[in-house]
Amino acid sequence: MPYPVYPLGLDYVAGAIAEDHQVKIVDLNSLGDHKTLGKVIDNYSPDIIGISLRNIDNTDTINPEGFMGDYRQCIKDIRDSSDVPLVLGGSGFTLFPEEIMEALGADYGVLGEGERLALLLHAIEMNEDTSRIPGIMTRGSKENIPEPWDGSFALKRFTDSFGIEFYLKKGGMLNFQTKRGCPFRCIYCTYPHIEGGKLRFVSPKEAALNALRLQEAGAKYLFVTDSVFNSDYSHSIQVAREFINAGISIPWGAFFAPTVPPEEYFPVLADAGLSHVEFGTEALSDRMLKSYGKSFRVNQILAAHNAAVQSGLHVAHYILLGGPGEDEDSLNETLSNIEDLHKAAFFFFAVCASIRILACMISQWKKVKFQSHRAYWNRFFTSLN
Ligand code: B12
Repeated sequence: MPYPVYPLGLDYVAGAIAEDHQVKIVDLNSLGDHKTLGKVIDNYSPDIIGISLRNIDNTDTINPEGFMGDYRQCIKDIRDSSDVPLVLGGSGFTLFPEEIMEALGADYGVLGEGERLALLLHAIEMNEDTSRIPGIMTRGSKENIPEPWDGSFALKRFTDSFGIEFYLKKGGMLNFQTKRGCPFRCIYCTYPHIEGGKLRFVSPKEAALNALRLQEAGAKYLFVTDSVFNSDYSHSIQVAREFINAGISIPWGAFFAPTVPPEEYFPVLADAGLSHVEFGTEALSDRMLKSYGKSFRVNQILAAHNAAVQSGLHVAHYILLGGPGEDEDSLNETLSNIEDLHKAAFFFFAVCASIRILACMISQWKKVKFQSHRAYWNRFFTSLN
């Protein structure tokens, strides 16, 4: 919700193994129901089955919903038809790997970037020990967070076997990446854990070519899935310039940090078709911004906001209320400063949804190992079932 997101991660995973293996993608969004999975599995007879777990819950404080029950049922439907090894991966999986491996009874897990599946498959074929491969888990093993993937991550679209029609009919938004990694250290955020902290770039020309392919395939809107599109001003403006050269004419949007952009930044992006900006603002109180580990302050937020609005862009701000140190004063400061952010939409999150992540992320920020909060994660994870 609110619309199905094209499972871009699977294109990368399939692309990374397709040279040496036959691959079939089954998209449960468009299949509609995992009860029919059995038929697909019978027809294809795979030697190994990978499952992408993107979302664990809906992160909705008012109507919280966890997806583990459905995933369990899905695995049961798969197991009814096949007993080949099951490999789990995806951003949701990477957040709770040990718990999910156990809950779903999977054989292997790939943490973070799925290109590593190629290494796992090779090791299985060669009867080699898989436990030494960074980022690969087996049942009962401990999470081993890998360094970011340093190989290539070229996008090979699997549209022939997969199909984008479902997404074109349901709103027409398609997606692509221009970089991986997040260099920021906001205390509540999972992105550096999932993608690593080091930025790795797709060349601006290739990024524009990917966008062009989606436009030619009928996309009505594009979302750049980078953790923070403007985390590198120079690369992201070059991407926009290549969009202009490539003739991208459909609108697109992305996540941004409200930092002060170079003067020409938003005008160039607007010329390249950028139509909406989602700022990860979180607070308009300098004290709370510091507490969240943000690299910017209220003045910068106002400058970034005004620059985007003046370029004719639609602007949204995410706001996180009630983080560590929040009190009536900081809350009032945020709410009163929000009045200065004209022509914007706001998404408010109360930390009762995010606080579960906070305890863990604060520790990660202080370079304490993620695992030390296993008990905490475990309690939260159990509450999702
Ligand atoms: C961009 C984004 C969005 C955009 C998506 C726009 C679009 N059209 O694509 C928008 C804003 C719409 C969005 C919405 C939501 N999102 Co979001 N989103 C992201 C973000 C930043 C990037 C996702 C992405 O596409 N990455 C690029 C692709 C290529 O990477 P990938 O899918 O992770 O795949 C790689 C690996 O995971 C792995 N892999 C993937 N599948 C498989 C399978 C196997 C077998 C293997 C081995 C490996 C593997 O290999 C791939 C290549 O390396 C992530 C955070 C992050 N940095 O990862 C959150 C994230 C995925 N979102 C999240 C959430 C919660 C949501 C929402 C529920 C939020 C809400 N309350 O509305 C909605 C759900 C939308 C939906 N219908 O699913 C959570 C999911 C975890 C959770 N708690 O459930 C994440 C992880 C952020 C977080 N809070 O931690 N999101």
